[in-house]
Amino acid sequence: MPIDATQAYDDQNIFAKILRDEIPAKRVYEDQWAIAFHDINPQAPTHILVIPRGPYVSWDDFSANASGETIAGFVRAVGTVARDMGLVAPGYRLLANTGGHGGQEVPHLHVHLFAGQPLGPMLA
Ligand code: IU
Repeated sequence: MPIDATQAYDDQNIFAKILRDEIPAKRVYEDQWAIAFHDINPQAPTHILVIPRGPYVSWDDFSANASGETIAGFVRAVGTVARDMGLVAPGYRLLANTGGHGGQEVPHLHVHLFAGQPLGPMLA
């Protein structure tokens, strides 16, 4: 079920538990702003989720309430993951599903990074 992007942050969500190392994930990157790990149900040959360390429900919450430093740190982390994985030359796609119509399922902001093949039109 998609979430309500206006809800309060729930620190028992699955990505909060991954951040706290309470459940495992195949991490590929971490710094002071973000961690990145493989999606458990990949929709492309490379499918990574990048999440901020802070308690933000959605892109809306993050863009409205995070500090400029936090936003810059997170955006740089997303770019670094793609660069470190050698994805810049072949290319990649970023996606942040937000709320009901966006199809957001987990109430902690996550940016999907898809790569590994030509990805076709956006909403195919
Ligand atoms: P969405 O943007 O909220 O719809 O994406 C949630 C993603 O989180 C989705 O691609 C799931 O496969 C992925 N995921 C995960 O990687 N590990 C988990 O334990 C759970 C979901 I639950």
